[in-house]
Amino acid sequence: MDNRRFDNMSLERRAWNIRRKALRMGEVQGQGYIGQALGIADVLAASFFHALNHRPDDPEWEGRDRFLLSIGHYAIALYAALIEAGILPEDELETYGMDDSRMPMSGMASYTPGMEITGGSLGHGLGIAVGMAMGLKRKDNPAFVYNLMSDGELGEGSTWEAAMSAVQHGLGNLICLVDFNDQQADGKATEALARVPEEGKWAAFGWHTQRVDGNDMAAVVAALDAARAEPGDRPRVIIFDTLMCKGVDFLEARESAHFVRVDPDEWARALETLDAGMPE
Ligand SMILES: Cc1ncc(C[n+]2csc(CCOP(=O)(O)OP(=O)(O)O)c2C)c(N)n1
Ligand SMILES: [Mg+2]
Repeated sequence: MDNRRFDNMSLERRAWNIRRKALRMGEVQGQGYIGQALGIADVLAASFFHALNHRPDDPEWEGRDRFLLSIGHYAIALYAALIEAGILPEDELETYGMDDSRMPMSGMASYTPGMEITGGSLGHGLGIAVGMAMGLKRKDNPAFVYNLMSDGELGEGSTWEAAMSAVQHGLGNLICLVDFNDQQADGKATEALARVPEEGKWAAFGWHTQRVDGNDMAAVVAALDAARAEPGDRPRVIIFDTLMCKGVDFLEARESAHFVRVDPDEWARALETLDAGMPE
């Protein structure tokens, strides 16, 4: 796939690099939300290497598109993307989750360049994104705000309050990315609350809505492009159906869980399995 602002490395390879870095961090710490990181890697690669207008050497550039990690527990995934994009140095990967590291296990804005908000109290990211998008609009700053959130957060009332105010304020500069891995803390997201089709719900709230396979790079890129190109002032959402642990078959096959079990002797095997599938 096209990789506009960086070099000729394919987005598939970028996604693979993000997966590998996340797995390595998991190995360093002996734990981590690795299922989520492997699942969302394609969306992160397409965001940081295709969609986002940003400057890796100046992460606070006023004109940057903001990328908000509403789901603080996905920090391992975002760190891998920030390292891959050159916003964080590669050698810091080895400090993941350690005392004094800039990469704590849950995302903290004050610790990490490129971590725009302290996420993790679920259901708040979209409200923060609405405020940022309003501020940018008032300042005539053409940047977009991307908010990465989870299917678990679709069960939070605050998400839908924010969704309504985004429409009310005509925030065409807001793009919400939902990782629909059908997993939350206690089981499947689709079994936790009565769910009408999510895309119909967002559309009824007045959002420009798409739903695509979040592990199909061409589909991810097309959806990100369409969200940005959409004229008018409707906020935009893309629901990405993703597979937890994508790219490591024996973990993909494991019973799906919020915190996937990886035994101490399995990290090396997971890396070997991933390596066997390295794309061009
Ligand atoms: C407001 C709030 N309630 C509960 C939690 C505890 N919690 C942390 S992660 C998580 C799972 C939520 O589902 P999702 O974000 O879809 O998680 P996934 O299993 O896909 O990582 C929960 C309930 C929290 N962080 N914030
Ligand atoms: Mg989930």
